[in-house]
Amino acid sequence: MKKIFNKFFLIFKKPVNPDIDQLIKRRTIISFLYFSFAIVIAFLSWSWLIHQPESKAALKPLREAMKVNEKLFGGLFYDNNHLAPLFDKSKRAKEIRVNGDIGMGDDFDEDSWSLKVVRAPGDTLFISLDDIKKLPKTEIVFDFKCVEGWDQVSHWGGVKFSDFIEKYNLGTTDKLKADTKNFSNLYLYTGLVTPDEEYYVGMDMPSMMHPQTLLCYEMNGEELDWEQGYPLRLITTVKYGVKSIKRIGTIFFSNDPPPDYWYENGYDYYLGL
Ligand SMILES: Nc1nc2c(c(=O)[nH]1)N[C@H]1C(S)=C(S)[C@@H](COP(=O)(O)O)O[C@H]1N2
Ligand SMILES: [Mo]
Repeated sequence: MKKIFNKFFLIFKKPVNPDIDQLIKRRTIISFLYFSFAIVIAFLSWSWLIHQPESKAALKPLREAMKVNEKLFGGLFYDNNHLAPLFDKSKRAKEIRVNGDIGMGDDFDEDSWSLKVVRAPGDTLFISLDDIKKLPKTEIVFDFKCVEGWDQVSHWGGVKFSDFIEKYNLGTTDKLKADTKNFSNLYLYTGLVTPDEEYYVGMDMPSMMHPQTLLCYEMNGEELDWEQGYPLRLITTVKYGVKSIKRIGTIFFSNDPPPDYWYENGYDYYLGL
């Protein structure tokens, strides 16, 4: 045994009068040992990583790294005066893509639908589509972006969420008139949920108050299609498509980040553009 060990360590000892063959052989063996060592370290790190507690899709250490990113970038450089470029209607896509149908099951009863808005515990409003349509209408034609890598210019119509908030005096932490310009008396977040509660998103309030964030009931100047989120969906230029929840059932306000479907499945919470 000792002999083998001695022979092994001899590799690292430079021969006294080496010939070129000996030198090459020695270098080759040493490189091979380093390489094997690197593989062992890589394997150990990987097996440590995959044995970390999992929160659905994102592994915890990766999730921690994303949290740091969020702290650095999420909302921090947010500017409500920054508007996404708008397009002429003629630029809108001919074939409108449909992506994602979570929370859009056939069991939905359109006749009994009205938008449920939880102002505070025990203070809930039900607002009909007709009432929402009475508010000033805003139309935008913009480049809708999905995190999966596609984008398309599409045309939407509805009411600015900030107009909606002001009209119904929602989202305030006290009885003061909602301050949609400075958000000073507003909750920090809005939660939006499908009627069956299968899909849900959390939105920071500055993004909700952005002038290009709409409660949308029209696409291409016509009533929303069923699969585009009829009767009411969110459309926002400041976030990736995942946040533009289709078929809103309930809206609520909170100072803690509301549950978010794709966040729970490993994506960044804010997904800002
Ligand atoms: N209720 C609900 N809303 C949703 C989704 C979903 O699966 N369910 N998918 C989201 C995603 S990932 C995208 S890209 C957009 C797609 O909107 P579109 O179908 O109108 O193109 O809807 C978002 N809103
Ligand atoms: Mo998406």
